[in-house]
Amino acid sequence: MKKIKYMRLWATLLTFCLSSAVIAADQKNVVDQKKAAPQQDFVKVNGTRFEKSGKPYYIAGTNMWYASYLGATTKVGNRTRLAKELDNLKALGVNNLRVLAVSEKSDINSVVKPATTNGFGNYDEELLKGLDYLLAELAKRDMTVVLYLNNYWQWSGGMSQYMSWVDGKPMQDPNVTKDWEGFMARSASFYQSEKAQEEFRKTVKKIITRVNTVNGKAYTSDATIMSWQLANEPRPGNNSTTDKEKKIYVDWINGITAYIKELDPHHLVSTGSEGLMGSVRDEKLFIDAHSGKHVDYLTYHMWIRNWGWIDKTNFAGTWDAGWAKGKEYLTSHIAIAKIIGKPIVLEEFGLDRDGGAYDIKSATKVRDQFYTQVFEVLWTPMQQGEPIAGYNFWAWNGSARTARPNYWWQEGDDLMGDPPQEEQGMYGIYDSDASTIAIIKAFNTKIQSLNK
Ligand code: IFL
Repeated sequence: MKKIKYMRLWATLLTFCLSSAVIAADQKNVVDQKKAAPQQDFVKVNGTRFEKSGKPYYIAGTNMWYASYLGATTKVGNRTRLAKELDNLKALGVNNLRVLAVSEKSDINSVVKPATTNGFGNYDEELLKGLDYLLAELAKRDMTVVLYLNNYWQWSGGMSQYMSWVDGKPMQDPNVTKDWEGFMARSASFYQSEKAQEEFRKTVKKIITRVNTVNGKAYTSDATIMSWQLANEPRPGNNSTTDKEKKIYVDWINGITAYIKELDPHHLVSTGSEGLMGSVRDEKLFIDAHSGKHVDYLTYHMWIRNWGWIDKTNFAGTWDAGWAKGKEYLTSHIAIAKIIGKPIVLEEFGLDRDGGAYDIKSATKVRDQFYTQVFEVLWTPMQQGEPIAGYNFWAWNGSARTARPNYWWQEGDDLMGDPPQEEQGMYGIYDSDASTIAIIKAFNTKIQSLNK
């Protein structure tokens, strides 16, 4: 009897010592990571501007949601292409990419395949290594990245797919059902689902606390990452969003941004919001969503054709009125950022090729005019030190090409800036779009003159 008691005592003591050692090692790890962080290199907020290494840091960026996919060594990856695209972008003066960090597996047609997450807790390590590789390649080129951790829209699975995993109901493809209101309500139910939130936090932790398999850096101490972004275009709900749903949305932003800062106090955190058009046109809601202490800067997107302000089949007849709205949208958000006292980034905008064509050989006269005018509107306040801290155009198609006569993506096709929920070639800029590229390059040169 006595012997058994002693054995138990020893076992308890041993367990205690071992778990204390594990906790101590864990704490040491966190302390080491914090110590290891070369803090001066992180993009930081100073008032209404970004700074990096003690200098102003204006974003001259693009969207390349698929960049981490190209870093994978599996079939979907293409490291040679990735290097070429990054070199081309660097030569264009691009210093920042906005990239999708995780995707969720879904069977509907409009979703990218494969996915990084194949069900709760079931990650594709090879795709995650693609993200590691991308970060290492960006670091070599002194570029930074905004990584978004979810998607309100269907093309990467996103919030809607989370909900399908929670309740087992199949995901609906709004491209097929045409029920965008229903789809948006479903995506927004994600904020209220305890199970979805628990699983989302696990994924957030998995990514943020990752150690890069290519360069050995803890993500938390990697200054290549400019910002963790909650999602691509999170909205509070559909066009009938209630006050209660607005509050749930703001509470969600405050809760999840606090959680991210707990895991990683050095990196900036942003929402990925479109601005007023993604906030049921409610200015107070947009302000509330970006006023929390863990939201470091504001984001907004401008989609002049998606929102029906101009008609792609009648650019000439709808341009003046449409552009007036677009211009107002661009400037009014800078004024809101001033009220909140944080920087703002125009992190998406784009326009169709002439006549709404998808063909790579079709003209881009109106798009070029649009890019020129957007850049003109941004440049004046930028020079005057207003809170506009940069831009990311949507999106970089680079050397990708589609051979599909109907322009719809299928698994195995080249990945490009136009995601699988849209026709390939709709908004993305190809490496052969010389006139648009020249306009981007000229503006980036101006922006870089501020980063001194
Ligand atoms: O492809 C779309 C993407 O989902 C987004 N905003 C608009 C893009 C073009 O329609 O985030």
